[in-house]
This record gives sequence, structure tokens and C-alpha cells, in this order.
Amino acid sequence: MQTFDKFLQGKVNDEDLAGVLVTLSKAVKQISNQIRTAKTCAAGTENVYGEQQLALDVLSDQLIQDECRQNERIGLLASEELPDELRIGDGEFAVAYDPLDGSSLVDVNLAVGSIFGVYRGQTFIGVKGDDQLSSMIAVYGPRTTIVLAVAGGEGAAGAEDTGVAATAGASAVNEFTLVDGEFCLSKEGIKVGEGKMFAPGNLRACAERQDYLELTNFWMKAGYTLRYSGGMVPDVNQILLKGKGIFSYPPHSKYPEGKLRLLFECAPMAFLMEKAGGAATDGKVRILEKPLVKLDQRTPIYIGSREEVKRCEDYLGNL
Ligand code: FBP
Repeated sequence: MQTFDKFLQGKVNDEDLAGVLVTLSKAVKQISNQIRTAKTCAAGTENVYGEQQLALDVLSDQLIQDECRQNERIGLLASEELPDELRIGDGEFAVAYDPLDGSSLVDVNLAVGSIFGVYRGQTFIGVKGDDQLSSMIAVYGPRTTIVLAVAGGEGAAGAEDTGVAATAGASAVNEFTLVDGEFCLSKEGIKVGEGKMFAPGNLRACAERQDYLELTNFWMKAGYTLRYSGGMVPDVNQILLKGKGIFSYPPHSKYPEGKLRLLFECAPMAFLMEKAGGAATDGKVRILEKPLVKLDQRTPIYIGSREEVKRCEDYLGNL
């Protein structure tokens, strides 16, 4: 079986970028271990010995920071857990991440995940998702997996390739599974086509948005299969792995800009999805074309099969 590290050596021309990805994979292993051994929990409490335990998302953030500090090529971090960018050195790479998306699902033993977007540069302000050199998600479910996309591989029409880390004839999106302490290639050349599966986030918006109610009715009347867990990482991961479907999170009065974060959640997910042949939009604009104005910028998102994303734009794009 091909390991993550060996795969990168063979397929990613930029050795420094490969090193950054290995660093992130090491952090993922540690987070996976923390979740499995339940050394802490979602809320952050005292354990039976009276020791203070960190909330899992805070601990995950620290584990990622600690790993990244050991790689001198990484100079800048931005985390959903931190209010500002964090300079950790002079390295050229910048990593934006959500250390544990959907962390409240851990207590009920549902799958959760980490999200990473890798850039080159000295600040995240002004970047677009298209500037990513690579993005990856980690899913902590019955198994721990990584799904990785690197710029320069096969991409979707309309997606600009940066060409920075050209993969040598590799398919752009691949899955790795943690087996005996090593991530091993488990699915090569992930492709997203068309199919009737839906993961409708923020359904409460139907109470005030006739257009979302109508779209949801369309999905139900057309016999789509509902697959929604409440965690964006496992929900989008499912679309990638099944090769079909749509995930939606429209805005409504509680979240007028949408809920999900452009830098930490939507841009890395959109990069993965486009590299797999799918699409991602905010209803009008490709997610990867949206410039980052502030770190915690939110956006509506419709992501998955191209035809389904187009349907979301047709139904919901007027708002
Ligand atoms: P956080 O940024 O607060 O972690 O929320 C992210 C998330 O949990 C996504 O993973 C998920 O798709 C969405 O929120 C669910 O939102 P809601 O609670 O509104 O259904």
C-alpha cells in the first residue's frame, strides 16, 4: 500500500509543499488519537483526577500549531479558533485551518473533521480560494481519512490551475486511510459527477425563504436520497466519495451572510470539489473567486455536482 509520504514524494514536485502536507498529516494523527482515547470532550471539563481538560477544538488547534512550528517552511497560520493571523516564523507557506469542524458532534459520537487550505504568502487578507496550493480535509469517523487535492492536477473546466505544485500525471483528488499509524492511499482519482443525493443545511431558512422551500420540495419530489449529518466535513466528504450530490447552506435572517467561513471551511472544500470535477458557488459567484476581506468572513455555499450547483443558483441566486 502506498503511504501518504511516498505518494507525495512521487506526485508533488514541490518538496517543500509536500513537507507542509506531511506536517499537517502528523497533526491529524494526533487529533484522531485524542478523539479516540477521549482524553477530553467538546465542552472542556475537569477529569476524574481534578485536572483541567481542554475542549477538543482548542486542543486540536494547539496540536496543529505545535506541529506547524516544527516546520520552518510554514510562516503563517490562521485558525477558526484564533482571532488574528498567527506568525510562527519566516517560512513562505501559510496554512488556514478549522481544527475541529462540528466539534459538538463528538459527544454524540458522530463524525467530525479538520479542514486545511495551504497558500504561499505573508497574509491571508486579499487571497482567493484559487490561490490555494493544496487543500485537505480529515474525517474522524469509524476510520480516520484524509482527502487531499493539490494544484496542478486534473481540474474542472473554469478552475484556474496555479501550476505551482504540478502533480506528475496524478489525478487531483485522492483519499488516504489511517492504518496502523500510517495514512495509506485508499481511493485514487476521486471524481464527482451527477446523482440524486442531498445534504440540505440550514433548513430553518425555509420558514422565511420561499425559494429554499421550493428547492427542497424539488429534491424531495424528485426522489433524492437525504444524507445529512450536521457536520460539513463528513457531508461534503460523502459527496466526494460517492461521486454525486449537493450540500447547501443558504443565508437567512439569523445568518444574513451565511454561517460557514470562507477561509476556514468553504474555500478549502471548494478547491477539493472543483479538482474532483464538481463545483461550488455562493449563489452567484464561484467560491474560489471570492477575495478574503476579513478572516472570519462568512458566505452562503452550494457545493457538489455541477448540475446541482447550477440548480441552486437558478433557485436561490436572486437573494
Ligand atoms: P461551526 O463553525 O460553529 O463549527 O459550525 C460549522 C458547522 O457545524 C458545519 O460543520 C455544519 O455544516 C453546520 O455548522 C451546521 O449548522 P447548523 O447548526 O446551523 O445546522
